Amino acid sequence: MSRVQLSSMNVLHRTREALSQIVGVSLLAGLMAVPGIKPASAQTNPPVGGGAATANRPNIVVIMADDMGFSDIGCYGGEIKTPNLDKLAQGGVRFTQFYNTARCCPTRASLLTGLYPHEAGVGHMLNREVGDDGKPLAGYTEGLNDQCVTLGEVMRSAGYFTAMTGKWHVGQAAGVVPWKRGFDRSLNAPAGGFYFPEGTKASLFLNGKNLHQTDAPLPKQWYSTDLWTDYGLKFVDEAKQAKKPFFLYVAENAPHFPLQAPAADIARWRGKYKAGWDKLRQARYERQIQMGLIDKKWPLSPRQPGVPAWDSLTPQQQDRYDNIMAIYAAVVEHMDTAVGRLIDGLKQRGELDNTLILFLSDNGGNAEAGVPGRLEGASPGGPNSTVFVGQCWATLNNTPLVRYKHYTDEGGISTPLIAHWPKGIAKARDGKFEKQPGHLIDIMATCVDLGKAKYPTTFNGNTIKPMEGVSLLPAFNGKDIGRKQPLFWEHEENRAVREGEWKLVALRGEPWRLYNMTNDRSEQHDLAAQQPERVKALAAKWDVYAARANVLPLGGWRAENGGGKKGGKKAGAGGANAQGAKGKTHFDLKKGSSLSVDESPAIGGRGFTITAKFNADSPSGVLVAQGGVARGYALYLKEGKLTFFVHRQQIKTELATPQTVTGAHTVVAKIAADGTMSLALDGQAPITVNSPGVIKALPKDGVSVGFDQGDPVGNYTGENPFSGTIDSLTIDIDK
Ligand SMILES: [Ca+2]
Ligand SMILES: [Ca+2]
Repeated sequence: MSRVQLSSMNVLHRTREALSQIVGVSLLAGLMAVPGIKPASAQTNPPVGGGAATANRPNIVVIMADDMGFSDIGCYGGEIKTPNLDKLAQGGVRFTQFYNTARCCPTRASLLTGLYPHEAGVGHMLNREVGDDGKPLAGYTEGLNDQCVTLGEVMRSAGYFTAMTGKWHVGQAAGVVPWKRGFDRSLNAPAGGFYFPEGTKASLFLNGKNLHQTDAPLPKQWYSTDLWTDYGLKFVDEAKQAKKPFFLYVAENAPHFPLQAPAADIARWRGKYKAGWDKLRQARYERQIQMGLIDKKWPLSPRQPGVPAWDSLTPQQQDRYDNIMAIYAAVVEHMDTAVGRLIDGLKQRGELDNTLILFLSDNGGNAEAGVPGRLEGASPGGPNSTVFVGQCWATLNNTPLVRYKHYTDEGGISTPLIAHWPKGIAKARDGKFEKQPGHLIDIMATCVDLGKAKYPTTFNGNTIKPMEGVSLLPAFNGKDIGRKQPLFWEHEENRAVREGEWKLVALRGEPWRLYNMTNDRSEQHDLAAQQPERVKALAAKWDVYAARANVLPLGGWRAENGGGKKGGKKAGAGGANAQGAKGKTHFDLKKGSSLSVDESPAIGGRGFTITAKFNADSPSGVLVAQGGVARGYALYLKEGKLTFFVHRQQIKTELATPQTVTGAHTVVAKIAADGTMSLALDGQAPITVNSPGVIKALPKDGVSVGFDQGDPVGNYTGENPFSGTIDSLTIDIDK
């Protein structure tokens, strides 16, 4: 069996059937290996402390959206109608500087454990990575490790009834499942990726039993967002029968791609986004200032590189983009409606006043699928259609902040946090903003505080790492939370540290930038050159964190199999001995082709020539790519320029046409054995650049045509799909 890569694109679009099979098989194997396994509720709770429920301990409900940006909901400046969340904000407190960890799996790991994600074993996605010595890297494993406890485990030990619904995504394929990690009740999807039962990835587990799409007791038709609320309330009823306070975690998969919603929801939004991202960003920004969420001295970040001006688009392009964002808005609005039903359900049961509800998102708006986004399927937004909001709208999603999911700039890690608890938050705080920075790690500390739980030092015989956060309870009422340590981030070598009003942040392979968050939340004025001592001091703290928290080796494991870093002598993708397609020097490919490493051109140490005939209808998109973040090449359009990019570990060379390239062309891109790169359009004389040689070893991602599979090679995010036609594409390796 080849490696199960849970990195977003691979799962959702290349291996979706394979994944659901693997998840099912491995789970079944796990169940069969433990005869007579019972639902979690029938297991005994390890005695960790706490005790019987008492009347003064509140219930806690954590609701987390998936891939929703900082400013999408109304009470954070969005134009999407979210009356229920807005009402929650009016009766509670909104945090202006709450942080997640920039990606689905690490955020869930951090939220559930109160640790930084690498400490819980989930520093990236759910792959078991190994170091140079072939030994597993503690920070990069296939699921939550045994040196952490989950909110479910801690709150159950304190006498709470624990339940979760929604997207789990912290290691189900490896046997890390809600019913074994502290949840008395669960209705969960292993990793999301669907909204309707018709979805090929639709897979649900009720208290550990795989229900497939519509097995009883599920209804015959459902929409995932509604199921999470319906089952959440069922579990609340069970908690009441058990006369226990409850901890409920609702892990929405909305609005993660593939964006899907009932047609009537989409129809309500169609046409409303023809105002375009430029005007809508400005409108969100002005509302944010007016409501007091942001400071007017923070500039609105400029349109991000690669994003075209709305007015430069044709009416057809504008209509397509409107369709995409209408679907996204429908998904968010439907989630708000479902949250409203949950709140009403708590009220009807007499539980709302003494329930702390927290609402947040797991990462910033998502630019995967690049500038065009994606709008595919017979009925976009329906079951089994593929819709990605894309980079342009992600910039709107994160107004006024920069960058996106994956990045540790503010647009990647900032989320709304609404805290609502009538009995515990003073009435005078209703509708107020709380400006102290908070982080996912604080939610464990808050739950321990409110639940009078004991955070354990050992659990099931394992030593447990100390929790990293501080209780947010004082902040709910406007008091200092007394944080002693800076906040830290690392994801895909993007990194950051925040201490007080200062933030140091860097992109992969780039130097630190320094920002003052009081004056410049939108990160427009880098002060690193002016304050080298502060940079040095904060960077040193980050280094200590990285060394103690399983972050290191920094991205080394993401390098290439040629150096043996993938550890693998495994067959297929990622194998240290992978050589590419043996003896084959000519490759005839078409748009959509995606070859495994073993099927790909063996370019290690050799020159090669790409010839492509294409018709471009958009200023960006990948014609062909082979490789990932450390090594490889890509031929793509960027801001209309045709670009040939070659990456040899730290050395990157880019050769781009001076002119904008649109319409039908033939291109020959070539790298010679001496490193000379050339690019010739339509048989004209080539432009050339000298570079330091060919790519020395086979890159870790195979060739893909019309997009970049796996990690991106070039200067773009995500798969960066090419939206025009590619009539032919050949690769010839030098003899
Ligand atoms: Ca996410
Ligand atoms: Ca790639």
